[in-house]
Amino acid sequence: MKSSYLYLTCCLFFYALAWTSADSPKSRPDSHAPIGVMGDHGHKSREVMFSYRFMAMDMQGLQSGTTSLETTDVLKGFMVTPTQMGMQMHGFGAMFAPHDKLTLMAMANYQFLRMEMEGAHLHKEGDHGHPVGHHEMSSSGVGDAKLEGLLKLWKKPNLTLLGNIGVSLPTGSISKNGADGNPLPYPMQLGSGAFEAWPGVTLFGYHGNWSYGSQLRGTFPWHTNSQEYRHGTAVSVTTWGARRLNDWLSLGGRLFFTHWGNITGIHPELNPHMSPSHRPDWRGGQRLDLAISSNLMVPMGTFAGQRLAVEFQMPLYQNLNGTQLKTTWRLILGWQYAFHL
Ligand SMILES: [Cu+2]
Repeated sequence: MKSSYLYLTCCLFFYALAWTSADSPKSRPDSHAPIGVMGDHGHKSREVMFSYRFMAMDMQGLQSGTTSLETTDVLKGFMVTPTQMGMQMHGFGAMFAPHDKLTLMAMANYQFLRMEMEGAHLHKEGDHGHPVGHHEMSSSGVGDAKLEGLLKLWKKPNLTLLGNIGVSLPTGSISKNGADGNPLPYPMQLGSGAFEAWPGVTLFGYHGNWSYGSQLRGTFPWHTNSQEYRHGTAVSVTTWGARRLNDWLSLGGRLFFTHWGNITGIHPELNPHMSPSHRPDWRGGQRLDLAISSNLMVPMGTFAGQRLAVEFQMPLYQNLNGTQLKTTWRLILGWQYAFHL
């Protein structure tokens, strides 16, 4: 409840600040942030934008805190352990600006998740109620949808401050089962199972052929989900810089730091002694990522307004609560198309 009051207060604060000044960014390839940043830009009145994002992510190897662990050591305490996880996501977005100061955004996605696991053979004979040796699990489906209002809070010719007022809807399943009929572990579920507040502030500026920006965002689950657990609060901050090379191409880089909490509560059918991925208290962590990115924009002609973008992210530092898989890389490809109604 506390977090929803906080969220309402933030909303009112942003609305109060919203009515200050006018106008819009020039069209250049780096007038959008690196593609991994969501809710980085508003649109002019009656502008519409459609977007598609493909994201791939890989996690490999186990780590506790900042220390790498061997699979065999983790299996001394658990019957199975994940060794690798992959995710692919197709994201679809639409933006519409009813006013120069307000842009509305909706996002939906479809995910494919896959986890490889190693089982221990060290337990007593005959007790094979679970898979042993190497095996795999997968799940796929719609993830959590997001709605967002972007408010132009403050605007100077080369600097814009946006307020991000977002909410995440529990459209992703949290009752995915494996081939054996047992519930899949927490990271293999497709959503959080709860409504979440998703507020933020974004600063975006230009200086000659350079552009820069920064975004602070939080994710605050409102309630415990139907499987009796609740995702932890997450906070992230990112800062980017980009260089416009010409009318249609820019190169950029950014750093981003994310802190996310453990799960509270516990799924009644996930035995925490089974696998590290079944431990609700081993879900949180902190990570600092470096990303390199490029934006391409068609400035004129038949395809004017179309954009392609790519971003590659790799962690520089990660500190995980308990034993978890390490993130090794993430890749995002995006297409965006904006036009005037
Ligand atoms: Cu847009």
